[in-house]
Amino acid sequence: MTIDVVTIFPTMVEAVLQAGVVGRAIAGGTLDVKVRDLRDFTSDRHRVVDDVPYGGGPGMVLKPEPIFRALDAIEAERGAPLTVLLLSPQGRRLTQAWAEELSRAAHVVLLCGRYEGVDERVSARVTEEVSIGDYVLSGGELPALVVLDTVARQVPGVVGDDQSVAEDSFSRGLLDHPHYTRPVEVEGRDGTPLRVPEVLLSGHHAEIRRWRKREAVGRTLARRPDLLAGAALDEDERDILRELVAERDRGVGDGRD
Ligand code: 4GX
Repeated sequence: MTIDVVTIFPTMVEAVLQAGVVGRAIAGGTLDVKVRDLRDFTSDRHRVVDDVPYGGGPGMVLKPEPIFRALDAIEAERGAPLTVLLLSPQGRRLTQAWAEELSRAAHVVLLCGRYEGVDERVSARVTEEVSIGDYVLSGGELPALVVLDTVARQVPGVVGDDQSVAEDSFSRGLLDHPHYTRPVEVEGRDGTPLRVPEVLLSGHHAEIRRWRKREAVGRTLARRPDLLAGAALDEDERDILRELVAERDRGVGDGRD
């Protein structure tokens, strides 16, 4: 797949794209990502990308023509159709399911707004507006990087192990189970010994699998019960959920506060 990021802060976006699994996928040619400076698509001496809002009010608005020219250039290079995503708090909320769908698109464009936003007439060229959550950021660059990262991980070959992507807890609609590594015991504040749960040291793989499922379902029930409605649970997990819900309704504590 190809991904084009249109921004007035190309160095900020490029810096982030050097790191980690996504950086390696770009360097190795698995992903074709280009960061485009919106100012390169202006036609005035001062490379102006913004202007005052019609009707008055505070702040500035991104002008439409540089964005249109950028999209024309990307379409000429990549071919149609483009999936053009505008990062915006007014957008449809990003989810794992939507990211998986987007990862099957041939050519994705991420349009990063700044200031008060983008001239509304740009919407004629936008496939969909995307929000990463209900909080206000200073621009679309961080949201674009969030979308890019989660979409890119779904592209075959980007994450080393396709299995781990498919089994990713969120892909199944459950929170993850806890993880531990060496040493088997560390000292907490005040010297209390903090130990790795015994079952993980036992070597009983079936028991470990069951424990992890119980932890994942338990945490999801405690922290994000809203996820359970859409979760793809196997038979064990459904049994565990029924037990935990029954315990909860009987008022049995589970130590999760
Ligand atoms: N999830 N922002 C975009 C400027 C802007 C405003 C309106 C287009 C339309 C955000 C978020 C977010 C701040 C990015 C305002 N661009 N984007 N920017 N939350 O808060 O996606």
